[in-house]
Amino acid sequence: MSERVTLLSGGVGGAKLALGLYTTLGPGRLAVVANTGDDIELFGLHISPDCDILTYTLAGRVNGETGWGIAGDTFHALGAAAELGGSGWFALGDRDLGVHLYRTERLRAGEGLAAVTQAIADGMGLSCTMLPMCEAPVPTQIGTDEGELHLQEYLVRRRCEPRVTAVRFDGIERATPAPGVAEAIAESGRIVIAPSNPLISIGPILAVPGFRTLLERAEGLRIAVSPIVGGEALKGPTAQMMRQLGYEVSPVAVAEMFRGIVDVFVVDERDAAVQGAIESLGMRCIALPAVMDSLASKQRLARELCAIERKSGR
Ligand code: FO1
Repeated sequence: MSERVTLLSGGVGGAKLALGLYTTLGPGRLAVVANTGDDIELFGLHISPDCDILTYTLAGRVNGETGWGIAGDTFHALGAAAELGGSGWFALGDRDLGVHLYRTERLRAGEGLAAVTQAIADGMGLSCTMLPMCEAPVPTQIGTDEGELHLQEYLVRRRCEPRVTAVRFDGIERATPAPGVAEAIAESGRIVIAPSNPLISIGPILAVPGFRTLLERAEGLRIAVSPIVGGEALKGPTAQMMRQLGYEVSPVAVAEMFRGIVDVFVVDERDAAVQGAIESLGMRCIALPAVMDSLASKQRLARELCAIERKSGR
């Protein structure tokens, strides 16, 4: 397999496919473009959860039980802050905090988020390109029946309890794709959209002005993997959010969001019945075993995605 692959991804769900691709493709062939709408500033530190989840996962350092944070981390610093009345709702481990200190110091010194994100991936021994979608802060704001909340407040502090009425990427109109993103997409034989939440993980990436155009102009085969399997989400609050925002919880609704920028939409074998509906949207639809519950199944899906044949130039 000689071609390069770019993966557009959110956190925990997308990291599974990132690991499958990384361990299948070998060194230097994978570029990951991570959502940064989840980024948040806490204790004056720039926290970039999806970049970190992807980096820790590929480096074999992620907490396997939660899918985020560092395996075996301790929480002394957060505990000390909480004893003083500081906020402790976002579980920042001691080693994880070290990464946020390092990132924040370099950002304050004037470096860009892309360079610092790559430096962290390199420092953890990765041989892949790790990019944020953009460098400008674009915090995802969730409109709810209790008012607007930062995505992490909605997800972690409020455990997805408020009813979602809207999703907004604050400041997105001023953002541009991060340095390196256009090159990664243009140089890739395949561009894969991970089975991440289409509203809050892939949505922000596609909302960066100019990003859709990069995909429209890409010469590589553009593949998306459905995050919805058997009428339910593979992970997290995707199904609940889609329902509350008036979407049908179906791979077809996700495929509709990717119309014009995807050549092949991959559904799980058990959703083969929706193939016709998805093909009527102007994309090919392939059914594969798409649930990744072991390293072997992640690598199998990665191999299958890399083996999808091009048709009529794509
Ligand atoms: N998710 C939680 O559910 N609770 C937490 O306390 C939490 C802390 C946390 C710290 C660092 C980090 O990189 C991620 C963390 N996450 C936590 C995960 C994160 O909020 C989301 O899963 C992602 O933003 C979605 O991709």
